[in-house]
Amino acid sequence: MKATLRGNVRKNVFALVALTAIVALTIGCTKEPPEERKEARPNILFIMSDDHSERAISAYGSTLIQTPNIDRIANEGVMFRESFVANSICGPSRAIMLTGKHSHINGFRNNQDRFDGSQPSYPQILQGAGYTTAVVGKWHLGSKPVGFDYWEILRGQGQYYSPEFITNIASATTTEVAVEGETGRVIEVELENRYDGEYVTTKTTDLALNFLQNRDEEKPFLLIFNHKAPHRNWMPDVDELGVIDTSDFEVPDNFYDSYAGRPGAAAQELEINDMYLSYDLKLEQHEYEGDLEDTADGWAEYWTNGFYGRMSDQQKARWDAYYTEANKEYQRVKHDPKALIEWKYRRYMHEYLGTVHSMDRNIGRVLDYLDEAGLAENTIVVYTSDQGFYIGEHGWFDKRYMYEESMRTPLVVRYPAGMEAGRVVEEMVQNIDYAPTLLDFAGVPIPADMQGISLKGLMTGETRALGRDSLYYHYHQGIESTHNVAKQYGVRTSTHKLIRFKDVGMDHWEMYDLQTDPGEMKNIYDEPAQADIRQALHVKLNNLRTKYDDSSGEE
Ligand code: SGN
Ligand code: CA
Repeated sequence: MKATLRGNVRKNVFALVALTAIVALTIGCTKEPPEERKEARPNILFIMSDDHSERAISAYGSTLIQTPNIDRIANEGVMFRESFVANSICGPSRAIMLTGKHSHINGFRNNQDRFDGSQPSYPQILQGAGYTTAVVGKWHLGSKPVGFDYWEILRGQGQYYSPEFITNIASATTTEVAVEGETGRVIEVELENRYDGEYVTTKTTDLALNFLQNRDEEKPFLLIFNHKAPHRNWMPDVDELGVIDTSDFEVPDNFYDSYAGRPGAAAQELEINDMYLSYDLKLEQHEYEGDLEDTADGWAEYWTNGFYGRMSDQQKARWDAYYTEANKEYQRVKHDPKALIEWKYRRYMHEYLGTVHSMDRNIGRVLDYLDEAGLAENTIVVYTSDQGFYIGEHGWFDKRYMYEESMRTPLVVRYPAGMEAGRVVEEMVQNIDYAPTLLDFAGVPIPADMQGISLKGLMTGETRALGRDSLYYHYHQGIESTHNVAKQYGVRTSTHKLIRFKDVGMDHWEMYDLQTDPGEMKNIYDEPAQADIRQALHVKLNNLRTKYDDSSGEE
């Protein structure tokens, strides 16, 4: 529960929080490394989006959208073509990146968990080594950021319009919000900024630029710049409605998937047909009323007071002007199931790619600033996503599965002072590797218990291989949570994948040959001709479970 505090309590709490912020800043200054190392240390700008498929980035060959600014990072630096996550869901993926450890070790397995910020993380280690550390935008880890001099993060999932951020450093726009526990007692006071009439991607970028412009120039910085986009419910910036013309988009080859022979794939609720007509597909109640039953109760009210209701009158006018016209097509297709589902796909792509378009443009603003400020040369710029996403493959949206589109995640890195432009890495890498890599570049020792491997050598060209022939994956959240995707774990090599789906009422194996079947449409687990490969994959999986110390998921 939230309430606004008044009077003295407010002043005292304000003073306390301000003091805490100053203490935090001071702690960041304590352990300075020697002068010569300080000189060489790169700045780090870590840009992460939420749910961005590689198929929506032109550097990765997208035929759907141009992303010139993300492409710039790739072209001026290194592009990882085989980049994966270890658990394809938001909070867990972020916890993996911060700690360099799989979910069962860092303790954050599901979005409902609370991240234990007292454990070592790379920002905390960099802060201790003399970096100024900051995070702006999406956080979604339940607990507050630890190891950051400045943070300003979205509440929960965050909102596209009039977003609310909470922060550790008050400004003129800050109000205090009391958080009450179950008994109604105030257990915490949060500093909140609500940016009425603003668009989340632009605002998050403003916060990033503000941090860069006002930072302590004597110290190197780590800035984690996390976008909400292109997360559901995909609300484009009103300035960019219609910018992506999806009218001639064809559905992906495996859009009409029957999931035959793949019970793991069949048991889900993330088909484009499962989307809400209002919240996801932007039809107003009067446009769909009486046609279909698949928009849940309460969405009409949520439209008015929720996502649409958060826009300014001016924004609403621009929104209405676009959708009133565009939604007419729905009336033409609604009685033809095939035309209707393909309309839904094209509408989904308009929304999703619209949010990507704005994000790419805003990333350009920050890259331009690095140029203007003379920071580009000595700043490592990373672009990645918390995981991949389905944009119509198998007829889906969302993620969670170990199948390619959601296990993959984009990864491009630029560092002019430390690596050549235009390198493409084909070696498989994983998000457990990010923390050790960034520490390595900063010249800080990598804790021995981090499970990832530094990718620095692959980026500088000093090494060609990591000596790792397979990746481990474990999705813990389970069939009983949103979208009904079963718990699963498995192994991926450069040619094959073995997955065990083990959840309530389900225990079966799937195996894919990624060379002959990149769309993972044919489960070859039971084929006699595959016995040797199957056996070899089982051995690899067992070895990985031992190596990473994971015995969970059998129960
Ligand atoms: C919300 C979304 C889901 C999404 C999860 C997790 N529903 O619950 O579609 O899978 O977040 O996403 S919504 O109605 O709230 O949009 S994650 O990126 O945070 O893991
Ligand atoms: Ca996500």
